[in-house]
Amino acid sequence: MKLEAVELIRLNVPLKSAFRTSFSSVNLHQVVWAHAITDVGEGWAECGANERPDYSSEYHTGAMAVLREFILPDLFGLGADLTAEAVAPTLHWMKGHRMAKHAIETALLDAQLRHSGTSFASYLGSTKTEVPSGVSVGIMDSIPELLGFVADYLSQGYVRIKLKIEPGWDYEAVKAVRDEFGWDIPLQVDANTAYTRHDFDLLKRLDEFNLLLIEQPLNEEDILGHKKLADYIETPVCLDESIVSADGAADAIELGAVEIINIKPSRVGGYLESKKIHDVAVAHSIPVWCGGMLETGIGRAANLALAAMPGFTLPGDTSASSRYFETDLTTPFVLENGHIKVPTAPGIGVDPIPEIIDRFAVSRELIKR
Ligand code: SMG
Ligand code: MG
Repeated sequence: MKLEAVELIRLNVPLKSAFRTSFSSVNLHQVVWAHAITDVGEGWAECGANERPDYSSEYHTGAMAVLREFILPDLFGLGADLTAEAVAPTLHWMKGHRMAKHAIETALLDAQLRHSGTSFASYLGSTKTEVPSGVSVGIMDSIPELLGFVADYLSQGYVRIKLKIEPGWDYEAVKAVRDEFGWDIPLQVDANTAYTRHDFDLLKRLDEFNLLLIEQPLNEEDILGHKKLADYIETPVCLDESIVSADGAADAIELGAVEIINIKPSRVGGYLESKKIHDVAVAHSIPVWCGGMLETGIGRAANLALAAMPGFTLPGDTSASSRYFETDLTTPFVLENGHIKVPTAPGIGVDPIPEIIDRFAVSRELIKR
């Protein structure tokens, strides 16, 4: 296939309610999409970066700059030899910028698979037709407010609750949820790097709540710290921010620093690398689950296909569109008995709705070969 142009679209999509993590509070979700225009058709993808470099070092304006200045010229240069599989080897020279690489690789994979009539799920070797859905619950101003949100999500049918935590919003929040909803609900926590090696005793107190896992308690570079913590606490240690490649995942597993992996395609540079991480994890009997970056339907569709692979044995943050959005930008994904159907149409399996894009788009830039 030959890449003719790429459109970078910025959208501002309001959230139903603020989503607060240990590093930010977001009301208006700022999104960047890559729309690839090729000689065999078009493809769509959502960039996983945030507006600011707060979750990782990447951010929207930076991702758009690296696409414009380095990534797209290289891919235009491949001419008719371009395939989605050629993106990572072509960009191998370029350090980092995995979220920018993920966006273009995914848009090209979408175009390629739409052309061949293959769904993301069958391309990835996914085996499930629907996936169990978990929900990520932000940090709140009060315990009663938290319990209200959790009650609502449980009544909608979500099969697993993840609580965002930070120092000062951890033990009491988890205890309140256990006291109110009991020991049967699958429950886990995510710190987004908010703790240090001085907090091990505090984190050990969470052992009493029989959590599925604790996600990314320490700094993303502190692999040894996670190993020490995994030895110190009973709760399984899950890594998110720390795992950016299959090689890194293999190392963390061998070191005993990770017991469960959150796979987010954007964080690791795309679905092809995600599949490799899945395979490494399965080979070592490490469970994986699919994370999220508050994706609109464009990003959510592809994540659902990934979450349907056999090694994804824990519910992901693959919630329904209505978790975050009053109006999604594709046909919305809905929760049925705690599950979401995996798209079966070619490519990512959903299309952006032009009138809704017009409503939320704040800029569109067309970069031609
Ligand atoms: O897509 O439901 C979602 C978001 C899930 O908690 C979620 N993501 O570290 O796992 C994570 C966070 C990152 C959010 S960045 C604003
Ligand atoms: Mg996380």
